[in-house]
Amino acid sequence: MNSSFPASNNPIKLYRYEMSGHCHRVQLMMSLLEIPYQTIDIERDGSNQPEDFLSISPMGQVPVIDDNGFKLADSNGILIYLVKKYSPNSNWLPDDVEMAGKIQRWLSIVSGELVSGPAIARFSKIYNVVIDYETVKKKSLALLSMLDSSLKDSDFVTGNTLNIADIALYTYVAHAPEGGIKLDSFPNIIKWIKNIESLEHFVPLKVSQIT
Ligand SMILES: N[C@@H](CCC(=O)N[C@@H](CS)C(=O)NCC(=O)O)C(=O)O
Repeated sequence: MNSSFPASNNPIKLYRYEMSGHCHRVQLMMSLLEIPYQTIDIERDGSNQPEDFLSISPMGQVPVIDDNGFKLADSNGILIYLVKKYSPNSNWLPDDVEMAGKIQRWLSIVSGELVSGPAIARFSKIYNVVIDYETVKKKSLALLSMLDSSLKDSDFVTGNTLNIADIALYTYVAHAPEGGIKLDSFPNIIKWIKNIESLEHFVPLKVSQIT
Protein backbone atom coordinates (compact mmCIF):
# COMPACT_ATOMS: atom_id res chain seq x y z
CA MET A 1 0.00 0.00 0.00
CA ASN A 2 1.14 3.56 -0.72
CA SER A 3 2.90 4.95 2.36
CA SER A 4 1.26 8.40 1.92
CA PHE A 5 -2.24 6.91 2.01
CA PRO A 6 -3.69 7.28 5.55
CA ALA A 7 -4.34 3.83 7.02
CA SER A 8 -7.68 5.07 8.41
CA ASN A 9 -8.98 6.23 5.00
CA ASN A 10 -11.36 4.29 2.79
CA PRO A 11 -10.17 3.25 -0.68
CA ILE A 12 -10.62 5.95 -3.34
CA LYS A 13 -13.86 5.41 -5.25
CA LEU A 14 -13.44 5.51 -9.04
CA TYR A 15 -16.72 5.89 -10.96
CA ARG A 16 -16.07 4.60 -14.43
CA TYR A 17 -17.18 3.00 -17.65
CA GLU A 18 -15.34 -0.29 -17.73
CA MET A 19 -14.30 0.11 -21.39
CA SER A 20 -13.26 3.76 -21.17
CA GLY A 21 -9.64 4.66 -21.76
CA HIS A 22 -10.12 7.92 -19.84
CA CYS A 23 -11.17 5.85 -16.83
CA HIS A 24 -8.47 3.24 -17.33
CA ARG A 25 -5.67 5.80 -17.15
CA VAL A 26 -6.90 6.80 -13.68
CA GLN A 27 -7.11 3.18 -12.55
CA LEU A 28 -3.64 2.50 -13.95
CA MET A 29 -2.17 5.50 -12.11
CA MET A 30 -3.73 4.42 -8.81
CA SER A 31 -2.46 0.89 -9.29
CA LEU A 32 1.09 2.00 -10.15
CA LEU A 33 1.11 4.25 -7.08
CA GLU A 34 -0.31 1.39 -4.96
CA ILE A 35 -3.20 3.55 -3.81
CA PRO A 36 -6.15 1.54 -2.43
CA TYR A 37 -9.15 2.03 -4.75
CA GLN A 38 -12.55 0.63 -5.56
CA THR A 39 -14.12 0.81 -9.01
CA ILE A 40 -17.83 1.60 -9.38
CA ASP A 41 -19.08 0.69 -12.85
CA ILE A 42 -21.62 3.07 -14.38
CA GLU A 43 -23.64 1.90 -17.39
CA ARG A 44 -23.32 4.09 -20.50
CA ASP A 45 -27.13 4.53 -20.63
CA GLY A 46 -27.04 6.01 -17.14
CA SER A 47 -29.39 3.31 -15.84
CA ASN A 48 -27.43 2.66 -12.65
CA GLN A 49 -26.06 6.16 -12.19
CA PRO A 50 -26.26 7.29 -8.53
CA GLU A 51 -29.06 9.85 -8.01
CA ASP A 52 -26.57 12.44 -6.82
CA PHE A 53 -24.12 11.74 -9.67
CA LEU A 54 -24.19 15.35 -10.93
CA SER A 55 -23.07 16.52 -7.51
CA ILE A 56 -20.08 14.20 -7.84
CA SER A 57 -19.43 14.90 -11.53
CA PRO A 58 -21.05 18.20 -12.60
CA MET A 59 -20.64 17.42 -16.33
CA GLY A 60 -22.07 13.95 -15.87
CA GLN A 61 -18.85 12.38 -17.12
CA VAL A 62 -16.58 9.62 -15.97
CA PRO A 63 -13.96 9.20 -14.68
CA VAL A 64 -14.64 10.89 -11.38
CA ILE A 65 -13.06 10.01 -8.06
CA ASP A 66 -14.20 10.41 -4.48
CA ASP A 67 -11.18 10.40 -2.20
CA ASN A 68 -12.74 10.36 1.25
CA GLY A 69 -15.00 13.29 0.44
CA PHE A 70 -12.78 15.08 -2.09
CA LYS A 71 -14.50 14.68 -5.46
CA LEU A 72 -12.74 15.34 -8.75
CA ALA A 73 -13.67 14.74 -12.37
CA ASP A 74 -11.41 14.84 -15.46
CA SER A 75 -8.84 12.13 -16.03
CA ASN A 76 -5.82 14.38 -16.46
CA GLY A 77 -6.81 16.54 -13.48
CA ILE A 78 -7.12 13.35 -11.44
CA LEU A 79 -3.65 12.15 -12.48
CA ILE A 80 -2.16 15.44 -11.27
CA TYR A 81 -4.08 15.22 -7.98
CA LEU A 82 -3.05 11.61 -7.33
CA VAL A 83 0.62 12.20 -7.99
CA LYS A 84 0.85 15.48 -6.07
CA LYS A 85 -0.95 13.94 -3.11
CA TYR A 86 0.42 10.40 -3.02
CA SER A 87 3.81 10.68 -4.73
CA PRO A 88 4.89 14.30 -4.16
CA ASN A 89 8.19 15.57 -5.53
CA SER A 90 8.57 12.49 -7.71
CA ASN A 91 9.48 11.97 -11.35
CA TRP A 92 5.78 11.42 -12.09
CA LEU A 93 5.34 15.22 -12.21
CA PRO A 94 8.70 16.98 -11.93
CA ASP A 95 8.98 20.63 -10.87
CA ASP A 96 11.50 21.43 -13.59
CA VAL A 97 9.97 24.16 -15.76
CA GLU A 98 10.91 22.65 -19.10
CA MET A 99 9.55 19.24 -18.10
CA ALA A 100 6.36 20.82 -16.76
CA GLY A 101 5.82 22.49 -20.13
CA LYS A 102 6.53 19.30 -22.06
CA ILE A 103 4.19 17.24 -19.87
CA GLN A 104 1.38 19.78 -20.30
CA ARG A 105 1.91 19.72 -24.06
CA TRP A 106 1.29 15.96 -24.09
CA LEU A 107 -1.70 16.27 -21.76
CA SER A 108 -3.20 18.76 -24.24
CA ILE A 109 -2.62 16.28 -27.06
CA VAL A 110 -4.27 13.57 -24.94
CA SER A 111 -7.40 15.74 -24.59
CA GLY A 112 -7.30 16.88 -28.20
CA GLU A 113 -5.78 14.84 -31.01
CA LEU A 114 -5.83 11.53 -29.10
CA VAL A 115 -9.57 11.83 -28.50
CA SER A 116 -10.43 13.02 -32.01
CA GLY A 117 -8.23 10.27 -33.50
CA PRO A 118 -7.60 6.82 -31.97
CA ALA A 119 -10.16 7.14 -29.17
CA ILE A 120 -13.07 8.08 -31.42
CA ALA A 121 -12.07 5.41 -33.98
CA ARG A 122 -12.22 2.77 -31.22
CA PHE A 123 -15.48 4.18 -29.89
CA SER A 124 -17.05 4.00 -33.36
CA LYS A 125 -16.09 0.36 -33.83
CA ILE A 126 -17.04 -0.85 -30.33
CA TYR A 127 -20.40 0.94 -30.20
CA ASN A 128 -21.15 0.88 -33.91
CA VAL A 129 -21.36 4.63 -34.20
CA VAL A 130 -21.14 6.27 -37.63
CA ILE A 131 -18.27 8.75 -37.96
CA ASP A 132 -16.19 10.13 -40.81
CA TYR A 133 -13.90 7.15 -40.34
CA GLU A 134 -11.37 7.87 -43.10
CA THR A 135 -10.72 11.38 -41.74
CA VAL A 136 -10.38 10.04 -38.21
CA LYS A 137 -8.03 7.29 -39.39
CA LYS A 138 -5.87 9.83 -41.21
CA LYS A 139 -5.69 12.04 -38.11
CA SER A 140 -4.87 9.00 -35.97
CA LEU A 141 -2.01 7.89 -38.21
CA ALA A 142 -0.58 11.43 -38.26
CA LEU A 143 -0.62 11.53 -34.45
CA LEU A 144 0.89 8.05 -34.12
CA SER A 145 3.60 8.89 -36.62
CA MET A 146 4.51 11.99 -34.60
CA LEU A 147 4.48 9.96 -31.36
CA ASP A 148 6.65 7.26 -32.91
CA SER A 149 9.22 9.88 -33.96
CA SER A 150 9.16 11.39 -30.46
CA LEU A 151 10.03 7.98 -29.03
CA LYS A 152 12.89 7.35 -31.48
CA ASP A 153 15.68 8.45 -29.14
CA SER A 154 14.05 8.06 -25.74
CA ASP A 155 12.19 5.43 -23.75
CA PHE A 156 9.32 7.74 -22.77
CA VAL A 157 7.57 10.71 -24.33
CA THR A 158 9.41 13.49 -22.54
CA GLY A 159 12.78 11.73 -22.22
CA ASN A 160 14.11 8.67 -20.46
CA THR A 161 11.94 9.03 -17.37
CA LEU A 162 8.39 7.79 -17.12
CA ASN A 163 5.82 10.37 -16.01
CA ILE A 164 2.10 11.13 -16.11
CA ALA A 165 2.23 12.09 -19.79
CA ASP A 166 3.03 8.46 -20.67
CA ILE A 167 0.22 7.15 -18.49
CA ALA A 168 -2.26 9.65 -19.95
CA LEU A 169 -1.34 8.65 -23.50
CA TYR A 170 -0.99 4.91 -23.00
CA THR A 171 -4.52 3.49 -23.09
CA TYR A 172 -5.96 4.93 -26.29
CA VAL A 173 -2.65 4.45 -28.12
CA ALA A 174 -2.23 0.82 -27.03
CA HIS A 175 -5.88 0.09 -27.88
CA ALA A 176 -5.87 1.90 -31.24
CA PRO A 177 -6.07 -1.48 -33.06
CA GLU A 178 -9.57 -1.95 -31.60
CA GLY A 179 -10.48 1.06 -33.72
CA GLY A 180 -8.91 -0.48 -36.83
CA ILE A 181 -5.74 1.62 -36.46
CA LYS A 182 -2.80 -0.76 -36.74
CA LEU A 183 0.43 -0.11 -34.84
CA ASP A 184 2.66 -2.45 -36.90
CA SER A 185 4.51 0.38 -38.64
CA PHE A 186 5.32 2.19 -35.38
CA PRO A 187 8.15 0.18 -33.77
CA ASN A 188 9.03 2.82 -31.18
CA ILE A 189 5.42 2.95 -29.99
CA ILE A 190 5.33 -0.85 -29.72
CA LYS A 191 8.48 -0.80 -27.56
CA TRP A 192 7.05 2.00 -25.37
CA ILE A 193 3.80 0.04 -24.89
CA LYS A 194 5.79 -3.02 -23.82
CA ASN A 195 7.78 -0.88 -21.35
CA ILE A 196 4.59 0.39 -19.75
CA GLU A 197 2.91 -3.01 -19.70
CA SER A 198 5.90 -4.51 -17.92
CA LEU A 199 5.74 -2.03 -15.03
CA GLU A 200 5.10 -3.49 -11.61
CA HIS A 201 1.39 -3.12 -10.72
CA PHE A 202 0.34 -2.53 -14.35
CA VAL A 203 -3.39 -3.25 -14.82
CA PRO A 204 -4.82 -3.82 -18.31
CA LEU A 205 -7.95 -2.31 -19.84
CA LYS A 206 -10.62 -4.83 -20.68
CA VAL A 207 -10.30 -5.53 -24.41
CA SER A 208 -13.41 -5.17 -26.51
CA GLN A 209 -14.82 -8.23 -28.30
CA ILE A 210 -14.40 -6.79 -31.78
CA THR A 211 -10.59 -7.09 -32.18
N1 LIG B 1 -12.18 15.60 -20.16
C1 LIG B 1 -12.76 14.41 -19.62
C2 LIG B 1 -13.53 13.66 -20.67
C3 LIG B 1 -14.18 12.40 -20.09
C4 LIG B 1 -15.12 11.75 -21.06
O1 LIG B 1 -15.24 12.12 -22.23
N2 LIG B 1 -15.81 10.74 -20.54
C5 LIG B 1 -16.78 10.02 -21.32
C6 LIG B 1 -16.52 8.52 -21.20
S1 LIG B 1 -14.99 8.07 -21.93
C7 LIG B 1 -18.15 10.31 -20.75
O2 LIG B 1 -18.32 10.33 -19.55
N3 LIG B 1 -19.14 10.50 -21.63
C8 LIG B 1 -20.48 10.71 -21.22
C9 LIG B 1 -20.90 12.14 -21.35
O3 LIG B 1 -20.10 12.99 -21.77
O4 LIG B 1 -22.06 12.39 -21.02
C10 LIG B 1 -11.67 13.53 -19.00
O5 LIG B 1 -10.52 13.59 -19.46
O6 LIG B 1 -11.95 12.80 -18.05
